Amino acid sequence: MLNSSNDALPGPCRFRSLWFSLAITSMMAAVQAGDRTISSGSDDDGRPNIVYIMVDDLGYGDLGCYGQQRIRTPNIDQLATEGLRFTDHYAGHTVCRPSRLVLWLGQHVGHTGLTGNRPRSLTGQEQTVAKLLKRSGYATGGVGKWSLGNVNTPAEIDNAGHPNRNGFDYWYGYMNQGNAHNYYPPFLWENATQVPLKGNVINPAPQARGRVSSQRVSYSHDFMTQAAFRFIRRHKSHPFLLHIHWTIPHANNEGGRVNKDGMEVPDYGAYANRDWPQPEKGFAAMITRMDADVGRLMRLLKELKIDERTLVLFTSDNGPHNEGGHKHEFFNSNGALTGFKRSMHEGGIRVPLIARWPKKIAPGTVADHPSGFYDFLPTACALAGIDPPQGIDGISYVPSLLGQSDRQRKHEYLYCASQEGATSVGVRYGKWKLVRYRKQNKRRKNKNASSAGREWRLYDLTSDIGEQRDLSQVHPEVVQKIMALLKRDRLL
Ligand SMILES: [Ca+2]
Repeated sequence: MLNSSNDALPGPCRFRSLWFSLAITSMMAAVQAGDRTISSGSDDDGRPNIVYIMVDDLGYGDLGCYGQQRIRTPNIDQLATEGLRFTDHYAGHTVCRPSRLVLWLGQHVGHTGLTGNRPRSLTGQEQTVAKLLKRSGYATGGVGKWSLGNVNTPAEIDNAGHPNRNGFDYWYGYMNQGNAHNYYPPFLWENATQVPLKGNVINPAPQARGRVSSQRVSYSHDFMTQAAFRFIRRHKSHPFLLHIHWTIPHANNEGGRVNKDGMEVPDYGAYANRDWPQPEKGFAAMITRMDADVGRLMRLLKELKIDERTLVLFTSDNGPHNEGGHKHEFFNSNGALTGFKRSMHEGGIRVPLIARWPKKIAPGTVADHPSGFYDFLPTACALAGIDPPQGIDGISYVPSLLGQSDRQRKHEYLYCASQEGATSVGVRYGKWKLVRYRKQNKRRKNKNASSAGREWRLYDLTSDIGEQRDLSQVHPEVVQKIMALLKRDRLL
């Protein structure tokens, strides 16, 4: 059975804590008490809370602290001022669902097997990061777009892919990834309960596909934010893992087709009088609205006096989009990178990652350690003092967080592959980046295929972060070396 509106009881504990002093007795009392009474007594066991903010389709260049000039993100920039900014972090994939699967499982797409947005649900059997931390005594919650336990009708809510079956005591938001296009849906889900959003009415036109509202009153982002804050208040005295997977600034793609503007936001705020196309005002206003909520989140953590024992991470699920009337060039959303959503070039997969944890992470620091979404699971396990499962691809980036770069274990390479767009493989190997282009299909013209140039292209990111000069003919030995690694690991 799935949960109703209250969180489920955390599971049994399994600890291997070397560097945390645990108050096991008080923690067990809270575990047995369940959600309703957890907040009545402190059971801080020394382990940090983890708040993982992941936004949707935000580019490497969309934040002030990563070079954005026109969109204001003062609160996120403040996170970087007070914490650490990663320069070489890679999303799990270049589109939503496979990126999330990588995050949950700590495996790259060569092992999850999902390389596009095709249907896929969790089975309830996988060792998700939420399941692992729940088992160790963490309260586990999330808000936002789930994507991995599809629910088209309310009758389908009780399914093996539901977040409550995959480690989350609590989830509030969208189950269906397509429905998440609509920022004014008639309802969201709180665990297994359908929660109506007042005043929103779906446009019945066929081209709206049930994902555009004709009456727009209740903005889903605001409700998901409130749910996240309620979760924090409930668990302020207990170690918790909270995923805030906001859908901003993803486009309402159907809204873009029906209304010529898919960048849905209640108001344009500081950008109302700008001489910009409407979707661009909307894009900027969405990000700045979300940024203000990051500020509210930080004030809440301080109000509850838990900000010093809370690690806050901020990232994006893939590169910037070109949808809903928005053009990624308008704000230079990929910065100096080439490519955008659906590309294996850096612009499609390299994303911001900011980490703030007072007194643990040195303020205003930068890490160039190449890392990826699949590193989050072992990182969270290390923070919780538990062993990650065997066979994952991720490596904990805790040493980088703590400024111990000499202790940071490195990836031999970082791997991504995609069935979408013109490029099919992207490999980061030291300073090198190898990109595979699809072959031209002469019989059935593939509009996504490259009509010119080589299938495998090599770039030196230290001198060419924009991937403009293909060095595959200058350094064929590097191409051969990377391909040999892929063959060894059955990825080619
Ligand atoms: Ca996305």
